[in-house]
Amino acid sequence: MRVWSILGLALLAVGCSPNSGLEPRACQVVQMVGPTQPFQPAQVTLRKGGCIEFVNADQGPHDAVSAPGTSSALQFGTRRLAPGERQKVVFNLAGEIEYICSVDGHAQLGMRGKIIVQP
Ligand SMILES: [Cu+2]
Repeated sequence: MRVWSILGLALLAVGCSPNSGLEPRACQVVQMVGPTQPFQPAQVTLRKGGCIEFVNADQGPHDAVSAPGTSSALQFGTRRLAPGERQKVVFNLAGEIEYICSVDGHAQLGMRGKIIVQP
């Protein structure tokens, strides 16, 4: 009985780890540099479980959200970041994700990017 409860706790811990809120170790940085420019770099490749830190290096607010049509399992989105703000996002599923900035027409002006998450 005791063994089972310990095992259960262990499984629970493993199951929760991807979204446990622990600070990811190393993130690739993607910068928001302006409403008419792609995210920098415009394409990033990472391993499943890897993360990206979005950094707003511009003068106005930006966010990064999966583009319309992204399958629900791969959808993500940052909050709207003020100049100088940053936010980390962990990607736990393999796939290709096109994403945009959802602020006032920025996507139409070219503020887009792509993330490739490898298995
Ligand atoms: Cu923007």
